[in-house]
Amino acid sequence: MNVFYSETHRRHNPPFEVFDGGVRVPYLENPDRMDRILRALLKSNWAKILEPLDFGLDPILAVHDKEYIDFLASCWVKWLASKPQDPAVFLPATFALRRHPQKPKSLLGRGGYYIMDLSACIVEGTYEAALTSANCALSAADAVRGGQLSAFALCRPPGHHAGRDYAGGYCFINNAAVAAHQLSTYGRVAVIDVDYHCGNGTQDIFYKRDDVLTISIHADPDFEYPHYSGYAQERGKDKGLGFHRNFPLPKGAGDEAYLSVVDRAVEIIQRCKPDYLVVSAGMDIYADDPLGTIKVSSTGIRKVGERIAALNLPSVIVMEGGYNNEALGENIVSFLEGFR
Ligand code: SP5
Ligand code: ZN
Repeated sequence: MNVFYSETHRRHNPPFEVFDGGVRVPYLENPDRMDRILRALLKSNWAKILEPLDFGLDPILAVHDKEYIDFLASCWVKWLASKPQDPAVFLPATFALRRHPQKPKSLLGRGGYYIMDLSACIVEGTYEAALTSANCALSAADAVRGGQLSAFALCRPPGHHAGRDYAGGYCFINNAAVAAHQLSTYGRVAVIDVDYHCGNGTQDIFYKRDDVLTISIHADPDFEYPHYSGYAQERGKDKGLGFHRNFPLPKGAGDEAYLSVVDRAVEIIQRCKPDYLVVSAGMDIYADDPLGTIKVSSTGIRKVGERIAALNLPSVIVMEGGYNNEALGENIVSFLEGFR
């Protein structure tokens, strides 16, 4: 299986994020995650690690707002020029409620407009890392388009919380959405998101479209991040009505509960008869994940991969979350095994 990966992700390594209650903690979405995954992939005898190609900005601007991307590109230099007291990370402290039309021109004003939480920290290399991460997804889409049955985009930073014009939850550019849109120019696409958190960015980007079916299985947003998306009644809008589904799960859901929802999602995808599948693969569903509260075992994760792979569709698997670094490599390798 072709795996697209670049060392550029290391340029994005914020020293901390801020949790509820204002607690500064070491950034959970860290470069070590990729080292663990690479090590496990290299131990397998089937992963072929390749550098991504550069697809330029057009496929990214097909799903993201130009001014938002300009903000990501220029944020760091402007931040340093503003001579902040502590320049370590760009992180605003005031956030927009999007019921107001005003978009301020100042850096912090824009920051609060375009960023939804205190985990989307921007540092010097964030934009370059995010672009390269999207290129990994585009390269995997290209491989699948070229006839490979599956390809793995080893993306960092992840993408599924990023919307058309916002960053959040460690995500800046929505890698899976960029790949799904690219594939949608050739046929019908389904996206299945098995990250522990709702794929709110992907949901928003395709919410009014009937050519990309999106399904997310995740912890109930009533108690879990991202809180404001991911409820079962959200099913798409306008011609997209019926082309989005959410499956919120309670705390503690285990293999059996999780797999039965996967089976339902797989049926919905089958009925839609897509030409391509994009999988947002977050391993934070794992029982011992530090952010997760649902309890899928390593064996469960293998079965989730097998059941999705049984759709037998040309598939782009995109790395999302997963923060138990010890188990991350083996978990993603087990997940991918079904797609070989
Ligand atoms: C890609 C991805 O998985 N992003 C997840 C971002 C989640 N941010 C959550 C921040 C809230 C943290 N609450 C911490 C509770 C720890 N017990
Ligand atoms: Zn997650």
